[in-house]
Amino acid sequence: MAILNILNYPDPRLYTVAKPVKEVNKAIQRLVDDMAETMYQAPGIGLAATQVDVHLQIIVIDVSEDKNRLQVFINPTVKASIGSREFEEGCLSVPGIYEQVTRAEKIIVEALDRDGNVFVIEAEGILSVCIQHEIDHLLGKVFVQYLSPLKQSRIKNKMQKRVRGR
Ligand code: GNR
Ligand code: NI
Repeated sequence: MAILNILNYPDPRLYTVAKPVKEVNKAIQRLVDDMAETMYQAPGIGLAATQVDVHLQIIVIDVSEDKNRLQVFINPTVKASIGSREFEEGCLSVPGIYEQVTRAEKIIVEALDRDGNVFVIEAEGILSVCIQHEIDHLLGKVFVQYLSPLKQSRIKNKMQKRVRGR
């Protein structure tokens, strides 16, 4: 397994729209395992392939307390969204920034698992938020894009200053 490099906002590669996975083969399973290892060591509760510069529809999530319940979503589609709520979000691609984002409260998602089998789940709470955050990454969207233009430019400034080391 390997730890992959996570892209930092505002890297333009984060705006790439991911393509569906055609076949869940050994190479995809290896990528899933590397993504999981990268997420756990970050540490984060989710990771989208977009964040490691692979533009395929693959998400790994673990919202369990003991970090022993990996959930894999390949080619996820949201079948239904119910209600709305605010939640404070962060992102491994935007380190140190936490902001409130409005999301659907409950979602029904269909996807393929690590073995390529179709499953459907109903998610609420942090899992629902995380799936929506990760699907946005696959669509080329970062959570800061929901914030005001002023906040976005302040965050961009902060990130660029950090890269320059001051
Ligand atoms: O680790 C993460 N925590 C988090 C907290 C609130 C809402 C969303 C997230 S996802 C984030 C990991 C990440 O950046 N995934 O893309
Ligand atoms: Ni993120």
